[in-house]
Amino acid sequence: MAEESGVTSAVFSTDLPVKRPREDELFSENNENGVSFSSVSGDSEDKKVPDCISSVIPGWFSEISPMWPGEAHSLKVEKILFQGKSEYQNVMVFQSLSYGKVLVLDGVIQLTERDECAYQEMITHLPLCSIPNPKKVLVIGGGDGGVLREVSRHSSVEQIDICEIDGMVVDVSKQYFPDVAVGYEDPRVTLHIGDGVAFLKAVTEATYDAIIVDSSDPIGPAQELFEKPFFESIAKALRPGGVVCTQAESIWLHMHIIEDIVTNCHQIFKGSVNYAWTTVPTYPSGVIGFMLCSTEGPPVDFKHPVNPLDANNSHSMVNGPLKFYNSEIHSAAFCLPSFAKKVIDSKTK
Ligand code: SPD
Repeated sequence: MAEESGVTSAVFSTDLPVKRPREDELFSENNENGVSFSSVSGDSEDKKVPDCISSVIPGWFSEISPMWPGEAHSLKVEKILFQGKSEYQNVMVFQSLSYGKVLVLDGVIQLTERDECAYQEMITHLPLCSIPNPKKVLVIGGGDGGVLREVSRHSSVEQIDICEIDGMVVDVSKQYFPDVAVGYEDPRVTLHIGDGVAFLKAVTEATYDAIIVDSSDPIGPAQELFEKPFFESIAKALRPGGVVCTQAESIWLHMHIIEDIVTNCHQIFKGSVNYAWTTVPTYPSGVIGFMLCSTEGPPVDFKHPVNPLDANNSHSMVNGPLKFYNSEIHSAAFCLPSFAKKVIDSKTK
């Protein structure tokens, strides 16, 4: 994958898809990445180092947003592969040094090749492994196709609808992230380009067994996906005992947003309401959470998965096994640090 785009790869002790360069390659004058080099005086070995190594800004992407004031995670850029402006947002893809290709919307990282598995597998399998035999699944957002790829692992699923607002995200993902967008190849998938809020309003009551909301942050096109009327539409579109899993931000940065989501969900969903989280190194604060709720009906105990994935993966569009999700991490994802548990419990009891 990395070799395709002319990026130096080297041995690194992980089976994750993107490999770090060894130090000798990073400092090689014959580096293939087009990065310029200069001598650093005072370096005892007079090593050549890239010009940008001592500065955080030139040659680096820094993720700056009012949603995480006072901090900005940075990744070293090897090459900008795509830059465009859709009707809704700025879209960028770059090749990073250490996380593979990166998809950025309005300056915010949506996925990297190296750690996307942690997010896509958890947001998908936490809900789908919590109910027996899910058949009809709706994905709102998720235009990169990674959630579709994960839903496609479930052999019980007969119908997968996806409503993504921005066709450019779909096209760019198919071009630059084929291992993620592979989910679109599943014949059970129907893609709707449009507004998820309007789509859900038009859905017949009790249609879906599971709805997954793979949104960006609540500034920009995804804002309404965090508001109460949207959750009410989700509840209507789910069958009794159906489940929803929505992207629900970081316990370190966004407790105020999480409090509002939990409060709304507690009022709307008469089954269970739970918050789970996972680690994603390239998301702000390194973690991200999920709101998991069920409608009134057959009870759902999200903490104890009842629907393990097929051992033989026969219905998967991806080659190879899960990289992150397993039954143990499923249950562990609902264990919260005390500060977050206190706030969330206070809104659900
Ligand atoms: N802060 C960024 C959160 C992005 C969540 N959605 C990512 C989409 C990946 N399918």
